[in-house]
Amino acid sequence: MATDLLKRLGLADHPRVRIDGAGGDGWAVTENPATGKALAAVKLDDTASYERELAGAVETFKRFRSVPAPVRGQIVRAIGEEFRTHKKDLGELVALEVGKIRAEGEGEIQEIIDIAEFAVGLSRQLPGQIFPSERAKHRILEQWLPLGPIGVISAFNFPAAVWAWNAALATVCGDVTIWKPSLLAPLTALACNGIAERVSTSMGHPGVFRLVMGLDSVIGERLVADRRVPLISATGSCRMGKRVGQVVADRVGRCLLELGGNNAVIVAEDADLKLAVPAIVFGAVGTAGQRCTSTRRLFVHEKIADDVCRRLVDGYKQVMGKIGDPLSAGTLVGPLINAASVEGYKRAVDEAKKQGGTVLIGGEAVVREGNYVQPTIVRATAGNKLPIAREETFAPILYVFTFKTIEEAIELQNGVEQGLSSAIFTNNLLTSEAFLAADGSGSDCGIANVNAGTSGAEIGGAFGGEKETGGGRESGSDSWKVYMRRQTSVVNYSGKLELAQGIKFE
Ligand code: UN1
Repeated sequence: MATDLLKRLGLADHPRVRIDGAGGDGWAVTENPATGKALAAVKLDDTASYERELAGAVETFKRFRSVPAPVRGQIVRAIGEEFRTHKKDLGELVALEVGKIRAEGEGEIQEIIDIAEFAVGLSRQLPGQIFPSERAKHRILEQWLPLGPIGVISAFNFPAAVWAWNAALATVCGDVTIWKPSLLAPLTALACNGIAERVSTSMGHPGVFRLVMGLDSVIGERLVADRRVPLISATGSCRMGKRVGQVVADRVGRCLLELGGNNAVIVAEDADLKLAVPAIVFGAVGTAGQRCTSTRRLFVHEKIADDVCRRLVDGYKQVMGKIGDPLSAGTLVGPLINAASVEGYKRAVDEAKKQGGTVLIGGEAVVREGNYVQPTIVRATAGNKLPIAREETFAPILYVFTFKTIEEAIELQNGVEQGLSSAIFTNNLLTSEAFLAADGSGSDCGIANVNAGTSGAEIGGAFGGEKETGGGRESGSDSWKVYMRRQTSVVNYSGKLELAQGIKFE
């Protein structure tokens, strides 16, 4: 079945792929997390092939920046169409390689189609501004120019969409994309980059979409330190992002960091639990808790805490019977990405118990082939203290706390190092406004939702977070600006030279 899929996607006889999974020097083996078995082996880059890609990217950029933006938009439009055609197969490949259920695998490809549409519209905008000059018959203009070859470092959990958020915008902005994907999902990268590059080449623009695959120590470090790459957009752990940030700062480059989250939902006393409970279950259990936006902490008003916990446990009981092969109909929870993640899950559950937490449901690895664990709810009992909840464990563990006042709930939710996504469930205007307060005293996260969960952001808004999440913004709104450079111009049409600030220099 996997071989047929790889054939349909042109990966079976790809020069960089061995479908017998035979590894060896310079090859990485990619596994199916549902079985732990090899899917294929993929050829890695070495320093010589890296050099060729980078030199090629610099040359391509010099040509590509002169292609008018609306024409660049047409390339992205055609790429989006191609992803539409292959949505089912690509969704299945994502499911096979990283263990997402089929619906979520296809959802990820839908994000590519959505950002392509957004980028096409943007290709006829990229708006600059005009400001009044203090001098007569002068004009101040601001325009946005292509930036250069950009580096995109992506994580296993969104092995396709996050590249596309960057690549679609970078392309309409006139940049060339150099993608370093996670070695846990190289087939998805080969397939997606291959589609984009094929379409672009068929429209007369080869080399706009480039891939460099390899170990962080060989390829990652080189890309991040490379002065030919003015922007590094990196998604992954806070540890990885801090390293990227330091190296890029050292060469005074530009970074877009989208790092870890430790996302919370607040359930106010008046919340509509028919909305809140399923949103929490999806946020905590979806993608087996491996989204940056997964719900990891829950703050419930003390008066309704027992009721909410009961309802959540009921919801989780239904989910427990639906853990299994991500590609089987009816599965809701697939495996974790690898055995190390299962160990991380076990460590966190053990730690939570030691710290006085009560496991309400779950708490065990699932004994079967593959990297499966039970979705787990831990309730903090000893005075709301549960230090393990400050850490982002990439697994379906939800920690539950209680609060008395909305101010206390906001303080608790803000009291961690990460600041990606947050949500409140309430029908009370004053409560939701406290959460979104215009003076910044509400949620300190990049995303703050009302009556909608922490995960599953649409591409139209800017995506990213504060504090150790890194401060970067991707996809919608004005995130495109990071892929361009700004130029301010004074144009004098007075026929006389007049200095600013009234200076006379005669
Ligand atoms: C991520 O986990 O890095 O908002 C991205 C969401 C998805 C993207 C998550 N649209 O959950």
